[in-house]
Amino acid sequence: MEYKRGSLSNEELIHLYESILWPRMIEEKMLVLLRQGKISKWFSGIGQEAIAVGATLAMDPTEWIMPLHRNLGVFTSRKMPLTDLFKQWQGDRSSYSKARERSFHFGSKAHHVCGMISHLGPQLAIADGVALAYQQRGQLKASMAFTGDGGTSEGDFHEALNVAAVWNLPVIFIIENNGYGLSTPTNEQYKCDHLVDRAKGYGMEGVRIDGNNILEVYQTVKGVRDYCINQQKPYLIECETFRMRGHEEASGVKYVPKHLMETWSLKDPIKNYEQFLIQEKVLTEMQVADIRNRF
Ligand SMILES: Cc1ncc(C[n+]2csc(CCOP(=O)(O)OP(=O)(O)O)c2C)c(N)n1
Repeated sequence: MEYKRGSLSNEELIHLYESILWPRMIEEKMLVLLRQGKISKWFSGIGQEAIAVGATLAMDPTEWIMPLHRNLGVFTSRKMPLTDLFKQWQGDRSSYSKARERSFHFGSKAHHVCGMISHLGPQLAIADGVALAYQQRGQLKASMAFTGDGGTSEGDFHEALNVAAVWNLPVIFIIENNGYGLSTPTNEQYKCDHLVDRAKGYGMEGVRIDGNNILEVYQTVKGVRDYCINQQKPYLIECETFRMRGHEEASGVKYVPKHLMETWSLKDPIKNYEQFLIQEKVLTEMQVADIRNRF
């Protein structure tokens, strides 16, 4: 994996490291709680954190984000308090969902994170509406919505991208292409070479990037955000990644060929970034251990 730091300072590089480590450490805790029966369901984003974290940090904190079920990194990068998050997943009555559900169908107005719609695709058109509001109020802002590769096969994907293109709305659409939509592999999901090829059909710009490289995600989204605001246009970003765990923790990964798991585990977004920071002498191994212990 090739990391290009560009003009990023050591402080910025370390901030990105701490931000990507945080959701991983929370998830490791969640997997223990799941085995103890203290939580009942979990959608893992392990191995995909660079996308949610890099993209969120590239936006202004007051810009609305529409995340999905694997985007814990959006919630942590917006600094939502841990106690509130854990109350939510444990179904506490005082939680965001008031114990009606214990998953990711919740948001926070204060953090400009919109609760996900379970049907996945409808989340995308909300970003259009937010962008339209920014535009009509003369605010120099963009909105951002996430979808999986499976979500791109829903009709809502077409409607949201087409409207955004025709109405010239400043929306960033992020596809997290993680190889599977539940047990359906991407070769049974779409026929085009790459999902980003669809951008051309809508008359918008698009780019395909390494979704496991946090610097590539962060720098790309920063540039795309400037483009969307300055040009008042949408943009499609396809992030290549892989789902390293089951669709949800109870369902397993029996249908995923072992070699794919092995190849992608070498591309782990945290291990690779950590090695880069040590090689670049931004952090020592001791400092890395200190940060992990502090968390
Ligand atoms: C309309 C609808 N169909 C099915 C589901 C159940 N479901 C939730 S997530 C998911 C897989 C989505 O795949 P993808 O968009 O690739 O995202 P990933 O889970 O891989 O992150 C499915 C089938 C749903 N929530 N809504």
